[in-house]
Amino acid sequence: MHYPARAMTIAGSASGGSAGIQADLKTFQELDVYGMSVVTAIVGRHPGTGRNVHPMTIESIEAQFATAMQQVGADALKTGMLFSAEVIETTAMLLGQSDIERIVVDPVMVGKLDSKLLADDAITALQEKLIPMATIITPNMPEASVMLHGRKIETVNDLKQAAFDLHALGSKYVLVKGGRLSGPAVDVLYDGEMFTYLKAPRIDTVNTSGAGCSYSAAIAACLAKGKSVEKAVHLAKSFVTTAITYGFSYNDMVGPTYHAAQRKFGGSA
Ligand code: PXL
Repeated sequence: MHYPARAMTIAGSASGGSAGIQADLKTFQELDVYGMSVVTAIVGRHPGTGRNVHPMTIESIEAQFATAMQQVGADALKTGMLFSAEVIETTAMLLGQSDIERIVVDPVMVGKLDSKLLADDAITALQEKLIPMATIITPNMPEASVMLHGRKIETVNDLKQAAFDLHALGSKYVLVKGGRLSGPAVDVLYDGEMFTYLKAPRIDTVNTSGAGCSYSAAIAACLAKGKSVEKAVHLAKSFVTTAITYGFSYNDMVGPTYHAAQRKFGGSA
C-alpha cells in the first residue's frame, strides 16, 4: 500500500485560483503530496463595497487545524497569508502544540495586484513568534526589505546580505528570492554557514500570479517527502520555473502560473 506524504497549508483563499490556498493545493497535488488546508481569510474584492480581505475567525482556524491533524496529520506545513497578529500568534501556538517539524514560513505581505495581505502591526508577531519556529523562510525582495527596516535590496549581493541578516531571526534556513532582479532570477539560500545560489533564466511573462505561493508550497511538498532542505529548494525552484514558463491568462489581467506544466512538459520534482 502506498501512502502519499502529507502537507498542510495555513493561508488565505485566493478565489481566482492562482495564489494562496488554491495554488498550494494544486502544487501539492502535482507533486503527489496529500494536501490539507486551514483558511485564514478569503481574498476577493466585493464589487460594491470594495472590501478585499474577509478574515476567518480564530475559532474556525483552530477548528480547521484540529480536524486536519486528527483526520490525517502532517509531514510538513507551510504558512502563507496570515494577515493579523492574532492569526500569527494562533498559528504559532498550534504549531508549538503539534509534532510538525518541517515548517516553511512564506512571509506574505502584499499581493501582485497590490492587495495588502499583512497588517502593519503583524510584522513584529511574525518575526518574534513564527519565524523562530521555521525550518525555512522564503521572503521575496520587498518582504526582505520590510523585515530589514526598509533597506534597499537590488543586487544579488544585497540578497546575500539580507539572507545573512534575516538568519538572525531564528529560522534554520533563509531563502531570499530574486524574482524582481533585472537579469536571471537568482535566489540565495543560507543555512547559517553556507550560501547556495539558485539560478533560473528570466522568463518574459507577466503571468506569475501565485509564483511565490507555489514555490513555498513545492518546498513544503518536497520536505514532506523527506528530502533535505537543499534538495527541496532545488526541486521547487525547477517546478516553479517550469510553471512560470507556461504561465497564461484568460484575459488581459495578470494570469496564473501553470501548475501542471512540469507533469505535462517535463521536469523532476
Ligand atoms: O501571491 C500572494 C498571495 C497570497 N495569498 C493570497 C493571495 C495572494 C495574492 O493575491 O490572494 C490569499
